[in-house]
Amino acid sequence: MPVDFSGTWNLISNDNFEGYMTALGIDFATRKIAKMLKPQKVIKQDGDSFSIHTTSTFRDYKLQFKIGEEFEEDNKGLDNRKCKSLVTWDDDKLICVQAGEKKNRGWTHWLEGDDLHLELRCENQVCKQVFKRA
Ligand code: VLP
Repeated sequence: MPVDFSGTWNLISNDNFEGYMTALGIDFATRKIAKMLKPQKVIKQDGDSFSIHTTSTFRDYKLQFKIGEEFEEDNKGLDNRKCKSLVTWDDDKLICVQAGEKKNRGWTHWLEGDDLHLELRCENQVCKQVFKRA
């Protein structure tokens, strides 16, 4: 049985989100707003099918995927760049590679105790987010 990420999760820490957003080319004004946000994630996991809905008072982003099936990701409302994305398991971690214009782009989710962890990567920047169950 793999781990179950399902649930509603609230952001409690967000290290180097600024660096990550800058690497993605997010403009100054948007970065100022975005870094004040406390996004919530609603994750639904059904076998190898996932939906991850990241919501905030400013913008929402919804992602749906199946493990091992590459898909087109539009990043609408984020940096709006299209990627070919692929999510796989690495032990109990979910690893996403977002192949496209930006080098080294992707993210990793894992559970640690009662917390949901997320590492967001773009070029030479790493953002580390931690969420607690709502
Ligand atoms: C863009 C970069 C902030 C900042 C401007 C808008 C949506 C893993 C994965 C599933 C992500 C989140 C990416 C956040 C990038 C912000 C709007 C913030 C709320 O999550 O859970 O998509 O990639």
